[in-house]
Amino acid sequence: AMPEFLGKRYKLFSSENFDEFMKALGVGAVTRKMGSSVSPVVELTENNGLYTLKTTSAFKNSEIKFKLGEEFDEETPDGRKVKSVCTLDGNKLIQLQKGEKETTIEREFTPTEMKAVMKVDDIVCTRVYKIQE
Ligand code: DKA
Repeated sequence: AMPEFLGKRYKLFSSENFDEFMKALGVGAVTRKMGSSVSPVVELTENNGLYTLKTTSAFKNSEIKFKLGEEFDEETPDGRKVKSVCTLDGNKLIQLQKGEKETTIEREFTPTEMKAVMKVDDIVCTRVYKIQE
């Protein structure tokens, strides 16, 4: 059966340490300010084993497409070029990004919210998104 979180839209509700996270990735002050000011909507869909993760905001729309466990090239919203691989563990999408630094983004989907825990160096950023009706 299809996991029920696929095709649901989750909008940013709270955010901790995002500025520190972006700083550690070398994101400049202007982009950090833009990044901090928006509440993106995140949606994960799947078709024949090809997953699409869409992130939409007034700052930037981004979309990554991947198969689980297969490395792909990604350009991050702030313009870094990284190699990414995503795996799914139950309701948790785990993304490992390798570039100048290694970053992990774990997104846990529930019927009411999605919680993203993003790590780089010793920094942990937590962002909670609420389901959109
Ligand atoms: C999100 O999905 C944010 C994703 C993190 C992007 C890394 C840095 C972006 C700088 C604007 O809510």
